[in-house]
Amino acid sequence: MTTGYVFHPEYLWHDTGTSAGLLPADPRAGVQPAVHVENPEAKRRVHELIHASGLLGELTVIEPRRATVEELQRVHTDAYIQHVKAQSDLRGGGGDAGDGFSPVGRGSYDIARLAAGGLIELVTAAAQGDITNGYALVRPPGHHATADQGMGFCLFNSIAVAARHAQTELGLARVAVVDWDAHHGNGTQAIFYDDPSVLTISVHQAGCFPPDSGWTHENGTGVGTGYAVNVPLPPGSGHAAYLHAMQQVVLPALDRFAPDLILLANGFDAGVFDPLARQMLTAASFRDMTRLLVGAAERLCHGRLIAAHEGGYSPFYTPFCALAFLEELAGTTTHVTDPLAAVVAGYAAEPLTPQQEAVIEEAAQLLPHIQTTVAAT
Ligand code: 9RB
Ligand code: ZN
Repeated sequence: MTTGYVFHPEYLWHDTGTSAGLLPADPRAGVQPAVHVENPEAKRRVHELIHASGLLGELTVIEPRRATVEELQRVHTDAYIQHVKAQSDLRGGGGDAGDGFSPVGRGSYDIARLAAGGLIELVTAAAQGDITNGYALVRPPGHHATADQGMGFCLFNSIAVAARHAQTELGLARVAVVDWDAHHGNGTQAIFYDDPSVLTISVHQAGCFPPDSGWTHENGTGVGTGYAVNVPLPPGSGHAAYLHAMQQVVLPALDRFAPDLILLANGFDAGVFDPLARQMLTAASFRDMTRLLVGAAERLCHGRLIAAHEGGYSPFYTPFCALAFLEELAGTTTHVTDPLAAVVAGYAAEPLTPQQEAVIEEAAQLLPHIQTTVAAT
């Protein structure tokens, strides 16, 4: 059993410019420019901890390549792909992919293609049996991007591109996408909304971003009805709520669907120190959730679980969450343990609340819609 790892320095060169937290920098409105919240630092520190801990030496390093236009076209419109390219070609940088919150720096078109291509390479290696599972530590993120619009820092939906590649080129008919980023995986959900061959399951902070998105009643349309699942947990949810959501919704949904491949939109912004959400997960939470998902992948699809990095904005805590995730994915441990474990124990040891239990129960009621409808190849 081997775990693949994709990283490239160019991922850190995606230039998001300035902002002030969630606000676009605007001195006229009194908003002083600062480094953009989606900047290279947290991800650089994740990579460096993977290296410094010794874990890198136990992984199968896989070199990314740029996704081709044809590969992007399986998910995105021609007009949108050309829009991102044109924004990326602007001489001074400062482009945007659509919503005003998705910066396109100079050259970011090529970097976003390298992110999507990194996922494609991991999925290909898993399908060929070169690796069992894998993690792509990429920027820019992708899960908010729809077929024709960038959104919430996302340019191309790398997970969606990898899912379509797996289906059309690798004979993996049924793909499940689990998304535990604190924000709703709206882009991935929208792309596959009418498609029963791709099950999307998002566990996120209710009503956080995009606003008014990711409610339990969003379940897919037409023949895809039942194949979008949402667990919008209230702000303040932590270990107990997320583990209950995994046990009651995510794992049973996967068991019913019987995927040939599980993709994970692997955001760490539900971590307790994250500035862009108000959830309370710890490194131990990510470890436990990963153990459950690895178990499901082993049971259902030869261990094929491929993760794409999404959000995660605490430069000091995201690396420990990511290390716990990756240790568990690789079935090993390093000498590095969460140095904040004692501190977060005092933040996040809250029991399951009735409100959390109610929304998980509501989401679980929709599971009987999910069947193994698409023939496996
Ligand atoms: C909007 C605003 C946001 C808020 C959160 C994210 C997080 C993305 C992520 C991105 C953009 C403000 C829509 C402020 O980590 N995804 O995984 N923008 N929020 N004002 N308005 C109108
Ligand atoms: Zn997020």
